[in-house]
Amino acid sequence: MRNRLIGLASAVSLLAISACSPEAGPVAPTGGTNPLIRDAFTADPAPLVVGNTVYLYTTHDLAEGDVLYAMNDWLVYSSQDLRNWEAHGPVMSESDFSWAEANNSAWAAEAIEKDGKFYLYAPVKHKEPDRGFAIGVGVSDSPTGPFVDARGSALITNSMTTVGRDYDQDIDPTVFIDDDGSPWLMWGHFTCFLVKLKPNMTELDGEIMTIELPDFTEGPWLFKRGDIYYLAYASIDEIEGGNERIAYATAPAVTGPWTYWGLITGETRNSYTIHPGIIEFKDQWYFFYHDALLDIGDLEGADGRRAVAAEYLEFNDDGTIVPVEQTDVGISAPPP
Ligand code: FUB
Repeated sequence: MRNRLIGLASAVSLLAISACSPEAGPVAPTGGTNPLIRDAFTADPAPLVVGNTVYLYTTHDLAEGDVLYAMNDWLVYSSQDLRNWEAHGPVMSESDFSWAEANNSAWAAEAIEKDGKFYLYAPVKHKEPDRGFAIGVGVSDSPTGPFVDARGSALITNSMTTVGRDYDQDIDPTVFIDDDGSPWLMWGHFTCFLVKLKPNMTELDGEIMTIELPDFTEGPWLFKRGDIYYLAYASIDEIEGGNERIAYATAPAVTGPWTYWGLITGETRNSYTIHPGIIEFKDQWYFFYHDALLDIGDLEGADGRRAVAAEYLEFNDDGTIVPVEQTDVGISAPPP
């Protein structure tokens, strides 16, 4: 996020927010057309496959008027066909982290299952003295929560990442378990960080590394297909600027070396940000993202009122990704 956007977000975060809180239960069926989720303004999709169900974790935009962000909790939806979704309501709130400032900081999170438990890695603003975004871990026995603070303290704090930007660089965690069972956490904002986690998922197991990637901005998403490790991320062209697009790189191991391949998709509609979430489900790959085309009641889509969407994701024989076109049809039509 650009500095001026962060400034705006902080300045408005004390506003009382009331709009668009979703009820638990089935949401209006979309048949897979975009936006996929329409009962609330949602962003930063983090899909998780558990058996024959996809749990879709999202951030939750409550901004009104010209407010940029008002995000206080994380939502989850579930579906067995990606066309009919059930809302389970908020799974965790920023105020569940006692060390957090709890002030418009429930930004992009990701969940994973390990040994029958579910872990939610979530960025929130830390209280003094270690001010700045930090990353906490929630734990639950169920993918639909509720998640509770697994540590009672932040896993990653601003003072642990001294390279790059101050204050807002420890955001957008992606968590990945490698074939040997090792969990890895990646995150960052203009600097991409990587660290191994201990098997308990709540402690670091080594030094924090940095990964060099062209135009890395935020929103990393790690996954593996066959022998290839993939890293999708939001990028802004260093020379031309503009809005975020989704780029990707591949590697023979999670630690790299990473080879940059270009864009998966370009700027999204009506939103400065875009954020990837990629899964394979029932032998088909999917690309989740957000745009800002949804209107709910009197509120129109905007940078602070985004909406989660999805498209099919296809790979070439050499493992490179076929560029994704952002559509209204989404996954309602059969895959190409
Ligand atoms: O939703 C708040 C922030 O905007 C996320 O953390 C970024 O990825 C961007 O989508």
